[in-house]
Amino acid sequence: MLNRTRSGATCPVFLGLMFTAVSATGADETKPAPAKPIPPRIVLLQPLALEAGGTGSITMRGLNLTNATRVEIGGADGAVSSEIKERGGVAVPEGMDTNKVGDHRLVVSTRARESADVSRILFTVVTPDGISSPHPLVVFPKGQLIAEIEPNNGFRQSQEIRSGQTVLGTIDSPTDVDVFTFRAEAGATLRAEIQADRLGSSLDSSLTLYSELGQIVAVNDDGAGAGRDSILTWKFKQGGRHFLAVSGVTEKGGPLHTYLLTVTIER
Ligand SMILES: [Ca+2]
Ligand SMILES: [Ca+2]
Repeated sequence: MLNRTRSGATCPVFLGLMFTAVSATGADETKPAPAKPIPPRIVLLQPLALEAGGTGSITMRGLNLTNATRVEIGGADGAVSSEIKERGGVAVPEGMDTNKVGDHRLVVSTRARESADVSRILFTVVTPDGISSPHPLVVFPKGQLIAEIEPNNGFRQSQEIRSGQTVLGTIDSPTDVDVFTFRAEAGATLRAEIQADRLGSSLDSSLTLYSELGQIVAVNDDGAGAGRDSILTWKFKQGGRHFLAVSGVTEKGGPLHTYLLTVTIER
């Protein structure tokens, strides 16, 4: 009796454990757990900026963007609108990390009213799998944003820039250097700032200020609180023509190495 009771109580538990183990293994083999939805991510907007009063085609690069249902804009108070026009995969340039440059693109037509009183707006992509983190697009008042004009690779080919302007440029090859020129009076203060890394560009910038004779006056690689972006400030001891060169510190370049350079010269 004692034996039968012991075996009668133990066997069903043991068999039950066996059965559980077998069916758990079987479930793993035949029914893999459903993939966890991966929300979209924006890594870069091309171009990095838009002028108020204009409509621009903006290409978003990122991950998991192609099933986007809509694009939302924050910080614009209705003054900026955007509509999805195209979507698809996009090539990852050789040697670059997909997580940093994205393999999906979304082209959005974006319109900023001329009265838009914003310096930056935040794009968010919504898909059935989630919502992206907000990604900034810089907005300038009309007339402040200028395009880089190549060739501008040396002092002789330098591009004129005025105080208050921002250049939208690209270090498009490992050897590309973009040179800008301006006149400054003695005693004036220059502030030159790059926005690139902070906006998702692959560029690690450097800024170099040269005198009219081509001598180096000041250099900045990484500005305080600006990540890998450069901020150069300089009080001119001598007036006259100067040159400001943008380059990459890692000797890499390409279409994803875009930047904004803002220059102010004040007395
Ligand atoms: Ca260039
Ligand atoms: Ca840098």
